[in-house]
Amino acid sequence: MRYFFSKPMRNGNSFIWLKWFEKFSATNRLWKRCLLRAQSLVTSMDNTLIFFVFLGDYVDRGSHSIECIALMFALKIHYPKNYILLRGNHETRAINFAYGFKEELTIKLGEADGAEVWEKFNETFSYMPLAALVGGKILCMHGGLSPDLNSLDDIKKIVRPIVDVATNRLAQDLLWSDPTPDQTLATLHKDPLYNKNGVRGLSCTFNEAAVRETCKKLKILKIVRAHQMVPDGFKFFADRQLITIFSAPRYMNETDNRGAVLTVRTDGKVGIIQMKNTKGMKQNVDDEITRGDDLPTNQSAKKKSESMLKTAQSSSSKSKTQE
Ligand SMILES: [Mn+2]
Repeated sequence: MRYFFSKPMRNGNSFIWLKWFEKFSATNRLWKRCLLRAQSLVTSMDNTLIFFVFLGDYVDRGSHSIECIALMFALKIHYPKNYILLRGNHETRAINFAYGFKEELTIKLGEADGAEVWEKFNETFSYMPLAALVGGKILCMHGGLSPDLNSLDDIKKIVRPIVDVATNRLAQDLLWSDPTPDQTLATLHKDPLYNKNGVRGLSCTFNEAAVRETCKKLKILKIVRAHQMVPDGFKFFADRQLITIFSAPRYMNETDNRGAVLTVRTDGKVGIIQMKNTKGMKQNVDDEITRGDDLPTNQSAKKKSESMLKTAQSSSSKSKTQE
């Protein structure tokens, strides 16, 4: 595993978290398996290169944020062209401070190192791309559309790093917005509508007409986004012009959702790989879930991070006894 870290970094810096990569690769068998598996994933059977676009939110959900984001960054460093990591709304300071990433780092790495590593991760997050264009026709982002999105150049013009995404409305919407919920008048309205996103408390919602208009203006065929848990792992909107993809089955170990991955072939055909939940039913999942608690001031945020803290503490004491 040292092979991954003995290579010189592309920009010549040796980042502080690389030592934690080493630590986790040495102690976490699952992580090691993931990395080894990744090696066989970047080239298919017929030697075609495979590209992976991840849609963001790598931290804060569950008690293994550091393992997850360290694996993502290791893949990015090792296969920079094959792995595209978009920024999610949890790759922002205020959110990953309130939702557990900071606490997890403090528990696992200690107060001083934890704080330093958290700063470095957030510095890196500020440079992450906000959108990706696949095959020139499929636009991917974490959240969704924006009234400020009128051309692909609008996205290209966003200057990074962005420490506070609230300073740029387009950047904030790309990370935060949601399609209007089904069955609402706004969804079916024939004109593009961008309403206040009351559930999130910031950014906007957009209707089907907004999706159609944006696709037309940007000369693209589809929009792929994440940000909301959907029971089947994927959900279409606006006559399949927008797809929500959620790839984590059994979200937070609380819901019985499936996960899904969208595949795009070189001929432009798209498909869906669905991941089943193998542990059986826990509770029914009715429709998409927008977590209203994605704001640091919210009470449920505190509850969530307290329960996360307990899980992280128990798993860290478990791993200590294993060592
Ligand atoms: Mn999100």
